[in-house]
Amino acid sequence: MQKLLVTGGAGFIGSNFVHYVLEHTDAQVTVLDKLTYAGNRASLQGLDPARFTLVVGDICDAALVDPLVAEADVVVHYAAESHNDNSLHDPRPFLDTNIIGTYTLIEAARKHGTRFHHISTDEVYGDLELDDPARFTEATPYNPSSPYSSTKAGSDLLVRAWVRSFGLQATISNCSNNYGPYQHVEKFIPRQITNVIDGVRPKLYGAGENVRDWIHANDHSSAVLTIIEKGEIGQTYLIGADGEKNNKEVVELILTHMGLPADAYDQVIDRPGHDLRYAIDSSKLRSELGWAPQFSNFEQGLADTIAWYREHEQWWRPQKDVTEAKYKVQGQ
Ligand code: NAD
Ligand code: TDX
Repeated sequence: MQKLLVTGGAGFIGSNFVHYVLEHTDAQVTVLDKLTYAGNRASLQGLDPARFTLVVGDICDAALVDPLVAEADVVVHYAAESHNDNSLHDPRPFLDTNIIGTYTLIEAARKHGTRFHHISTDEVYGDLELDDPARFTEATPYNPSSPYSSTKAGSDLLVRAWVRSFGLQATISNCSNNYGPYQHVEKFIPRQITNVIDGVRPKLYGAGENVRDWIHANDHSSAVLTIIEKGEIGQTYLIGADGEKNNKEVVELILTHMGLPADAYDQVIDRPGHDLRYAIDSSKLRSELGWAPQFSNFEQGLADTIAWYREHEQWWRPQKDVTEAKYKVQGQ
């Protein structure tokens, strides 16, 4: 593997992957990122200019995408509109980036015969009951709930169709909820950590019974690299680290780690259509490709993440007020 084109590499998980790849391989990395409100140049600061280039642009721009894909050995496609709450208020950018953007990239990849890895989410499978022993597998039928997850599902199906109809050299991964450094303050864990830093009470949607299956972003990156190196073309791999926790437990952990009473949070208006529970069975990735997560202790990973947000206020502060202003309008 020599030249990687990483779309969305200035976002949360994409930037983690870029750091991970530069540390663990000798690859050259080009990031293509539009630097939307979710993209941040500061997440890519200090990288070796001999091995790293940032191209600012839109994945829907075929004239820009085509030569970048032609030059790459592998495209790793992270770019997306990624926040469920935003998708409920303004779905259009999700259709443009997640559907048309993916279409634009796979058209270029098929034209140039470029290996393609598509990053997706467990949310394409819909949700599970709280007391259901089942977890999602690669065979679970698609049943997305939100504008965000339905556009991600649509993008997965485009990639599958391009593999079958045109022989696109692609793999797909569907990962559970990520946490770690460089996550935008609109998302659950960073929002609550930065609220506490600001002396504001954490905001729990509804009763907080909804379960998410947490994985550290570094483990997501190691899994993606494993799939790029060893995955079978046409296959889908689920990525998860057995990290199921309900939102109330997570808020309580944040509060106690930050020296406050566990119940010092507010319950706010629930998310419409709020998925109840996600849970990933990642046996295929573990048994067929030999991957295993390294961050098995969620409480330790969360404590490290809290420390990171305390130490990197200059990274998140510019987004905090505008993000909270949006939530305020929504009563959240
Ligand atoms: P993010 O919102 O933090 O980052 C998205 C990045 O894509 C930003 O840098 C943004 O500027 C860029 N981008 C958006 N539209 C673009 C466009 N039209 N052209 C070029 N760049 C554009 O998202 P994230 O949380 O890092 O998620 C990355 C990927 O991982 C997404 O595909 C998401 O669906 C998937 N995923 C996320 C999670 C999670 O827990 N966050 C879990 C599973 C899968
Ligand atoms: O303030 C909040 N309070 C709250 O209770 C916020 C922002 C969220 N929540 C709840 C909603 C969810 O049950 O916390 C849970 C996690 O919320 P998000 O961080 O918005 O993540 P989620 O909707 O689960 O989706 C995430 O994981 C799957 C990513 O944003 C997606 O991009 C990914 O596909």
